[in-house]
Amino acid sequence: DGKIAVVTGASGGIGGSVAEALHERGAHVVLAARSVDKLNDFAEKLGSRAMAVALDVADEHSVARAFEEIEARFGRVDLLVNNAGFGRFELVADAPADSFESMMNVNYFGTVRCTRAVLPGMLSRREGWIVNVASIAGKTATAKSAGYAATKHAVLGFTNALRQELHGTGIRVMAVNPGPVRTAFFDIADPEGGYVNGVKSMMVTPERVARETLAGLDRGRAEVN
Ligand code: NJP
Repeated sequence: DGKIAVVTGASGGIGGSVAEALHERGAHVVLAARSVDKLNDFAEKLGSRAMAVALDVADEHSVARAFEEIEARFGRVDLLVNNAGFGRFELVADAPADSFESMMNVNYFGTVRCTRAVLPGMLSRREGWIVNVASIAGKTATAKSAGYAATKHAVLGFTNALRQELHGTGIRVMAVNPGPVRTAFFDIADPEGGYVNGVKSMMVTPERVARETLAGLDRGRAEVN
């Protein structure tokens, strides 16, 4: 209640559902992503205690600007959900030259940038929550997931090290590792639908991921799988 929560990649999918669930719990939610029009509509739909902020996690200037704006408006961030991300499922031999780097820049370096933007404030208040949406792809890997899985392995390595580093500081760090979730993620990851067809029966809704995420926070879990 009354906490300031920032959710990256909140313009849809898992981030949208997590933001909505936090808002229902009484948090002030900052909806951050690149699609500002979508975010404004979403903020309007949620009503009071919701604010849209333009953020491209791949761009360090955009990250600095966004967190300055949040700091000016609220003076602090209590909870950061590093959720912004995308994947492209492709064979290593076929992937375009910049594919590995662009996924790493958003999924991994985006998480690092946003975390570093909120850490000084959390450390000085000795309180905070950092939630990193990684993936089951951070724990295992399948063909065509080399680039994407590497980014999520990186996010999990970062998350696990950070948790140890922050032990005793009052800041909690949790990883969320979903399996396949019914979102727009697969429009980019798997435009032909070959992967999606194979996992349809395993897919869960983003609302379910949001519920499990909040339950994990309530229980002080290190990971939600
Ligand atoms: O995907 P989608 P999900 N800067 O496409 C934003 C992980 N995951 O909800 O910027 C800032 O509906 C984008 O907004 P916009 C996955 O790896 C998923 O499924 O406006 N934001 C949108 O709001 C990812 O880390 C599955 O285009 C950026 C959001 O990210 C997270 O869950 C399974 C951005 C993506 O929404 C959310 O994905 C799994 C940038 N540079 C893990 N680039 C799954 N769906 O099956 C993108 O294990 N966004």
